[in-house]
Amino acid sequence: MSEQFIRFEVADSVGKIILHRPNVLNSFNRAMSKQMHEAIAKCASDKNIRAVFLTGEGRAFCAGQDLQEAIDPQGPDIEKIVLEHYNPIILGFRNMEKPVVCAVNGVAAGAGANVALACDIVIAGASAVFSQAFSRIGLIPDSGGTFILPRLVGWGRTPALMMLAEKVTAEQAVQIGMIYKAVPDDKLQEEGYGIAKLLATLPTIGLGLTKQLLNASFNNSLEEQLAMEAKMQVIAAKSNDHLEGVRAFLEKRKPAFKGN
Ligand code: T3D
Repeated sequence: MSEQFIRFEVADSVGKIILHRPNVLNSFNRAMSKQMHEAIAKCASDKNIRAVFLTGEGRAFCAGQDLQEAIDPQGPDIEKIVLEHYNPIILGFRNMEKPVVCAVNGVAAGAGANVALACDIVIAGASAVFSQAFSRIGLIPDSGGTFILPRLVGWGRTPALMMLAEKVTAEQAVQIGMIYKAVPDDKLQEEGYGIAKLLATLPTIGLGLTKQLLNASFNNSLEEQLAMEAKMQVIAAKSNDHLEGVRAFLEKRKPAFKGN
């Protein structure tokens, strides 16, 4: 059996994905990205999975592309790497109609930073740092960075972060709106998994529709977005979880959402 660079398990209706090449700071080689695609596909298609939790093994979250592989003449060419390794990961997370929580447990550099930022809720350990490291090695930011980062932190900050490739601490990342929350390192896994576990008990259809609306939001006019909200609200209103939410409210009890 080939080596497993992604550890994947399902518990509490959460699909847990752990990047697992700690000796090279969980940088992605081809095998690891393929295993990541498989884990994402499983999370998207399995109805028993209602939220996803992503983190890294060891002292780093992910140092981006495995640079040994990138310069190996026998290895995949750079276009293949971008198109076949990273783009499906970013699209997989953004298009998945379930919430994805990322717990950044150390440095997140290059594509590693942008994979994290493609998740819905990103929290980081206090010692984590984010770096758009691409410019340091003469590359351009990929993995959706030029799309997602300006939407998170605005036009004023993005060029500096990308061109200077400075390290942004977890606390700074919160201050500039890049991530949701910074927590003590020793609480990161518990907090991150706790958020994913909580999301897995909420109305999954409604959360998926909310995500679709947010994906579309920056590209739509107000009129288009209002029309899309109306359409999506009809779908949400037909879900069993909506009925359960209203019944629970009227009966003054806690709702038991089933994700359908
Ligand atoms: O083809 C393409 O490249 C297209 C795709 C591009 C997407 C990208 O992601 S481009 C950006 C690639 N990533 C980087 O440029 C980051 C490279 N890494 C670093 O700058 C530093 O390692 C960190 C700032 C992330 C962490 O520094 P530090 O001092 O904490 O750790 P270290 O000593 O540099 O790394 C520890 C080990 O991991 C070390 O190996 P060793 O000496 O113990 O045998 C180092 O070589 C290895 N490592 C770290 N990052 C990578 C890596 N090995 C392969 N690829 C890496 N990206």
